Amino acid sequence: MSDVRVLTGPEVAAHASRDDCWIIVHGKVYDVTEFLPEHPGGQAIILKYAGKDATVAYEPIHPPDAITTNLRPEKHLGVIDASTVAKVVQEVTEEEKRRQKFLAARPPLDSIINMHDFESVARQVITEKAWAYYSSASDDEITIRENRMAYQRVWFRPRILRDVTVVDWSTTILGHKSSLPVYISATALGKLGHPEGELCLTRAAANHGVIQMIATLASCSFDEIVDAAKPDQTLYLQLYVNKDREITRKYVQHAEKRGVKALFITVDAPQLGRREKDMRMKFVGDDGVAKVQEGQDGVKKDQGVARAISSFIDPSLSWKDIPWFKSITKMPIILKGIATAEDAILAYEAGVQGIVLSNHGGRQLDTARSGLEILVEVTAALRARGYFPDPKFEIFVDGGVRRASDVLKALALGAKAVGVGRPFLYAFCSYGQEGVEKAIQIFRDEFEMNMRLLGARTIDELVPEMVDASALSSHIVMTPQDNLFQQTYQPLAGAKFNES
Ligand code: PPY
Repeated sequence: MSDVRVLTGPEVAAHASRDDCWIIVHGKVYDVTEFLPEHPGGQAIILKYAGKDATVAYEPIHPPDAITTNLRPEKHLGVIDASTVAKVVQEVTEEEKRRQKFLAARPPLDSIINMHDFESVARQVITEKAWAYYSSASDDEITIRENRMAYQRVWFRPRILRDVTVVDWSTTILGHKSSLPVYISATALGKLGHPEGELCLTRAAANHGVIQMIATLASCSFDEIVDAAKPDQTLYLQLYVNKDREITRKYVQHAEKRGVKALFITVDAPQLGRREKDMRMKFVGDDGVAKVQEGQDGVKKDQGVARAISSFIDPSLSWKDIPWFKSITKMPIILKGIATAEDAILAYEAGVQGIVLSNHGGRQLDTARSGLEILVEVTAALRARGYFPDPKFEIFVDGGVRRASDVLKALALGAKAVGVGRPFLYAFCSYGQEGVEKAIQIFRDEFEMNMRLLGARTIDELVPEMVDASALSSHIVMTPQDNLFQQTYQPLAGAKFNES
């Protein structure tokens, strides 16, 4: 049995250079010298903590097992004697004081009545950096706004006198029971917004029979999330495909072994979109100056949280890889990020079990169309080839969903279920697990009312005749202003002048 080496603060502090760099994370000491050039987030951020405790910076971005997975065991030097380390006194900035004030004065959860409310609370109670990362979308943010508008170009054609005493909005998604025709879509870096991160989603989903899609870039580790789930709880996995396919193979097979029920491969992010709100939140060095660093991939490391950690994603991913995925897993495969009928047909012919019509929450190609609009084109094209409807090929939509009425429109037009990302994220940023439970409850209330008013007693009774989507692909029609959305939507702002 080997004794664990106990190191002192001064010993660690002696290794504080680019050529000899130790850091402390969660009470353990690591030699990261050789890892510096490989760090997806760039070297500067690690060097800022060279010889010191990096836990505060590490925690919100990385799952706890990130070090064990990426750093060879001989680089794990030992544990730190906490009494020998000067406490890191975090300067409480004006921004942090403001945030704490808002956090303490949050509206009571009872007063939250719709998804927009969570967003407006989250905007005040999370850090500026977290808000910038979560809320940002690409370029001019046309698509993120269009995602909302598209739902408002579809109008209902309700049926009456159908005895709607009992209405049931439960369904199955890829053969698994779901209490809502909604699943929790993957969103990354949950701990930026709440100390418990994605576990808030898992626990709430467990209590309400809702399915969660785990993000590859969740802040909680995959195993922590699965461990927090109930034994019979359905979890799916969102996958960013690594340039090192061995890493991806192990990850997927581990997920399958741990009981994950479906693999959603993200196919719309060979490179990450330029999210300008996020980019304006630069990584800043000790001197207060943003460090611009070019990674091996040519992506500048000052370009916001997301771009800084995206270099592992494989842009060479292609249709030719689909058979390989099928060879490494028996989980159903769903391609997340299909944006045209042409690719929907290719996906069907490639033998995958489903597609998500999505523009990645408006975060990838700006002015890409909304999932809802794509849905109409896709179902028509698949139907023309005899590929739709097919119970073995499910179509999902995500982006911009804030109301059960949005979901009902997508379902009427042929979607099996709808992915909801940011609203659940904002719910836990604002109120933790309870917030997510409340969001689910709000969806339930809205489903009940809207299904009654629409004259649909079950999900099967939602048919295309219940909606008028004739204006959907016209991008110039007038719709009433969506006031709640407009209030929480933060307009893009130009470059900032130096203060002082
Ligand atoms: C996104 O931000 O849209 C993501 O999908 C997650 C992410 C986060 C950081 C790097 C790459 C992708």
